Amino acid sequence: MAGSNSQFETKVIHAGETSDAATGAVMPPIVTSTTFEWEALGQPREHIYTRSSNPTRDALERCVAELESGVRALAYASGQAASAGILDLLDAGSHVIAPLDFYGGTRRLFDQVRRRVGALDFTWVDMTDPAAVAAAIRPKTKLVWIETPTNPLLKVTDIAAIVAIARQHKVLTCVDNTFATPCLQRPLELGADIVMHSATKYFGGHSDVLGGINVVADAELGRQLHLLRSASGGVLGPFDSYLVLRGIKTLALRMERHCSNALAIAQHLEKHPRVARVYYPGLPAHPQHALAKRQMGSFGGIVCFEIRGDAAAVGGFLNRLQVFTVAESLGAVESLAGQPATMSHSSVPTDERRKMGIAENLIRLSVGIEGLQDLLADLDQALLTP
Ligand code: P1T
Repeated sequence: MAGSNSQFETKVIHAGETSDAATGAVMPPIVTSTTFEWEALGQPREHIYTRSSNPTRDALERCVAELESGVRALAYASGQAASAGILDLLDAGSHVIAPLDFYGGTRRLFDQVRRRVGALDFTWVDMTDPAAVAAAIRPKTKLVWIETPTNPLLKVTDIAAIVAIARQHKVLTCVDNTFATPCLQRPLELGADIVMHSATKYFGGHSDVLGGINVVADAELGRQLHLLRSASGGVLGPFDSYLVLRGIKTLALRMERHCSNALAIAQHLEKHPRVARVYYPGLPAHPQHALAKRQMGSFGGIVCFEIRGDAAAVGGFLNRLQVFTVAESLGAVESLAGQPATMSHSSVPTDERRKMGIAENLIRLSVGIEGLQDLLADLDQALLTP
């Protein structure tokens, strides 16, 4: 068992006591059964129906709850389903403060779905400025949604400062912790109410499973989220729960390499003549570098940069890459590259995207765990460095 004082590297292996007590199997069985026999009428066992709970999903949830220092985790079919589950907590007419720059799919869910059918209202705020968050709070504000570092511009938000403001107004805070993972940052320890993850990224870690997870510090909030998830049904299946749990075993080891490779790449790009600007919280030039150093154990595996030139320069660079794969998503063992304007953030209308600060010449790298020299050489040849 991993005690609460264990090192994170130990916790990722042992958290949640996921081995099977009945057989001694070190990894939990994948329980595919959708339904569970009752002892007698009126006497269900621990599990009743897999939409409500399932032993394999429970094992994953116990593990992630412990990694995030929460009391309960709930796993969903995708990161988007997890985010939708949080919005389901809110009554019609509620107001949500969300970041100006964050994952385009979350923004689409908020702006194009929940504003319409859920009758929620949203204000986009630059969360690097806590005073701007305070100024945006209204009587109907019920939730502040934080994403830090943000996707794609890697802005860093002071979680404790925003939590302090939200608490004064009895407003919930949720942190999308996908980019940092609990390996680098644990928002519940800083007072946040909910941590949300796209488990598709670093948790799964191998680009082979889609999933989402919410973690809470309060049992009653966990009960409400569980009820809403059971009612709407967007749960993570047992096979996928197993894959995410398996991925987590190597999370600490992978993050170490993601972070060291990304820092070296950011430093290399910063000096590159074809690069106009680099975004990486680990660089002293990053506007929130001091905050990132304080709040995060390390700076993560995502590096963004603006290439000098127009759309043709972006296309030329991406098409020349050989080790990096041009694809959506992030957080897996292989290095990926993409253009947020036409990929991860294509669902955000062009003028809104520009307001977010996402230029057409912005390139996002999800730095994998390959050998650093191969990655640097690939970037150099694609940037046409002689
Ligand atoms: O793809 P899904 O598992 O539904 O997760 C959505 C999501 C939520 N939060 C963040 C910070 C994310 O980056 C994502 C998914 N992002 C991509 C697919 C992408 O290419 O940026």
